[in-house]
Amino acid sequence: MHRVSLIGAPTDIGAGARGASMGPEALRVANLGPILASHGVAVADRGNLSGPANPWQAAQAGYRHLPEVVAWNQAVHAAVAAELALDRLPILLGGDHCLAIGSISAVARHCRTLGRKLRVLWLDAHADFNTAELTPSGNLHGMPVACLCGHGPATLTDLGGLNPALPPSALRSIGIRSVDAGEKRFVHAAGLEVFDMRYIDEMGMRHTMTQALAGLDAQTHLHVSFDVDFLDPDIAPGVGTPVRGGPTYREAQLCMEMIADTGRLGSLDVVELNPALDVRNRTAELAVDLIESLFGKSTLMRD
Ligand SMILES: [Mn+2]
Repeated sequence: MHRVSLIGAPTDIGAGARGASMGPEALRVANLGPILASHGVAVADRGNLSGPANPWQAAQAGYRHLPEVVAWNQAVHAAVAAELALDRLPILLGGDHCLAIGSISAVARHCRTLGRKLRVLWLDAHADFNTAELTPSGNLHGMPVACLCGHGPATLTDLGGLNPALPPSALRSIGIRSVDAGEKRFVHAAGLEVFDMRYIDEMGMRHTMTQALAGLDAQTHLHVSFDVDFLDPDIAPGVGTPVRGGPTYREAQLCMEMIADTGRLGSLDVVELNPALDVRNRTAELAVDLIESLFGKSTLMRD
């Protein structure tokens, strides 16, 4: 049985639009905890972390709000590490996607300590592989994958005690459909394995997930970093940076169910939900529905 800890990180400090700071509460309003509990998951809601307010300033030296982003990620890192040390499965409720630097660096450190392998699935419309040199905005929610792979400010790349926190070979990016030109070259140069929407269109979600999950074994910790803008904005409007042409409801369900089938899920981020842009909390409810599938609820006639 899963023992899950919910960790709220109510901030939009790395984003280009305000509102992801309300994500944790919207997921609670959509009954995330009780619904997981109804599937036999032992859920503890640890409440919300605290951190600096969003000063909403322009980028300085290529980064927006870097000191505040570091402070939030240190808090996330410590909270996720504490839950992993208790042998619990942390679910980070974002918050924007810059927080994955803190959570995944904690997961990577935990895996190093225990000698376990790590696989990270990055479900997102965006590659999030920008750097200060490549991004015009300086928004750090577009840089977490680069930071985790060692490209970024030392205060973020060194957060988990080892730089890089993980090699690109540990990552699989899925659902990508918006990449800047410079970022694209950098993704290729780094050797990141990307299953973009063209790949999913041509090969199907089943083949995509079979590839992305290939090679997992009993010693592998599987981390899922679920950016809600992974989903098609027709079904998930409540995000700050929507990109049309994402996975449908059924494709997203299959993705989550195939992850659940591995039995290897060890930690999860749910980020970029923006209730200020949502419609009657439907995106939060959809996210909860998909998280249920991630924890083994089948939508079909199966056990
Ligand atoms: Mn993202």
